[in-house]
Amino acid sequence: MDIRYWNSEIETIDKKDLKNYQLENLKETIYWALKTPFYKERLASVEITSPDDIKTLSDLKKIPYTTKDDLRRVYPYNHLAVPKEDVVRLHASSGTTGAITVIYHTQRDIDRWTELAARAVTMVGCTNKDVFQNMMSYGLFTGGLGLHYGAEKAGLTVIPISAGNTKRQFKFMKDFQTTFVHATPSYLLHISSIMQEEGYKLSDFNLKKALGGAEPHSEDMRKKIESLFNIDVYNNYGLSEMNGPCVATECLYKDDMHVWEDSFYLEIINPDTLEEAPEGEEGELVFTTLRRQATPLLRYRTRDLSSINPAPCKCGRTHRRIARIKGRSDDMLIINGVNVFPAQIEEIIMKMPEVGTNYLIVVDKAGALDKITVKTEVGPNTFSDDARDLNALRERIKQNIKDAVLISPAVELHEQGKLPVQEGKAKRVIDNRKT
Ligand code: DLL
Repeated sequence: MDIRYWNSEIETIDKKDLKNYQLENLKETIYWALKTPFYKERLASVEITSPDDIKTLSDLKKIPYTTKDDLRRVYPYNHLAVPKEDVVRLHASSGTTGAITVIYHTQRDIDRWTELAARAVTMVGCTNKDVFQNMMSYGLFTGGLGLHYGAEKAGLTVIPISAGNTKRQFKFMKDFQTTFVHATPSYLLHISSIMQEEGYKLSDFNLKKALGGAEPHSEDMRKKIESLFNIDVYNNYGLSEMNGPCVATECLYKDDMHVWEDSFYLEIINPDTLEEAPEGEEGELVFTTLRRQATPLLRYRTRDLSSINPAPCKCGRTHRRIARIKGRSDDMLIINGVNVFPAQIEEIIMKMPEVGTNYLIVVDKAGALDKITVKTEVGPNTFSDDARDLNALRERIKQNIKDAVLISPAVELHEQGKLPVQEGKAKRVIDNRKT
């Protein structure tokens, strides 16, 4: 018999019960937050000194936003709500681009995160019959461990292979007849292009589906991966400040991602005015943890841009959905005054069948002006020696980008496999103006 993990009481909770549940848990969150030096002071500034000062969910709106900079300032312990001996794990940002930020977890926090990941893998149709190859890095990054325990809880056979070592990934996929993988979309595209080189055919594998996340990717990129492997790919969103993966995941209908609203209170704001955006409009996601002890976070500004889809979902889950992440408000490029998100460029080039699986955007200064170069790989069949064909393709890419985003980039074509590849999150933009 197939065993599925399914928490129907909470996943199909009605709106009114959800609101009551959220209020109860928000009060508990305030209780834990008041134990931290950081929030004790901040909440006092808006006259919240006890959980009883929260009477309705809208009282949350009195509380100032929490930002990444706040988390840098409270490092290492000013936001810790429990005695150190109650902490069982921490995850931290790598600190390569700034000060380190850290999120602590008690055993209860880990159990609750595990529950969300178990719901997510079940939501995409996995059961105890699935063999799960977790290709996300294990370590301080949350992608590996975050899915690991949830998949075990849902009864899957977990292969904790981590990221990288593509040859070994293929061997395991074949020998253990892996049915389900978790990886960054860019890594899946990368391995698809070297599968043949390694002498494998799709029929060697038993792959059925993948969970892709940790980086922005377009609908066309999803479709490309699905057709290259002949599988279903589901989008999974999260951030280490809200545990990690499985804050929001697509169900079998692949029509936006359900946010687990029992665990995260969701708001969308206009990042310029900081006012709440009307439901359905695009804005920045803001989350409040509702079920976390060690590191409660109130109104955390993610910088991620999306919109809420409040329509009921055919799957029956009542938790509202958010659209695919468009990008981050801080990764918007301004090219000679025109605003462009890297994701918009990706969407255009991934629609073109001649274009391969990897790309890179480079921005430089040319005198007073900004110069943008889009480097893309081209599929093996397209990369011929005929310079006229390549010139025509270059021009078409340039024109398609110009039509859609009103900037005119230089376009460089590269042979498949020649652009740099990361094992984890892809680096899509090099902005030399900043260096
Ligand atoms: O990337 C957690 C994660 C791991 C999510 C595995 C999904 C799968 P961070 O390293 O803190 O955590 O990076 C979080 O990555 O704010 C988004 O900008 C981006 N991101 C994550 N998932 C998606 C997604 C993990 N599905 C940051 N689509 C977030 C677009 C995503 N962007």
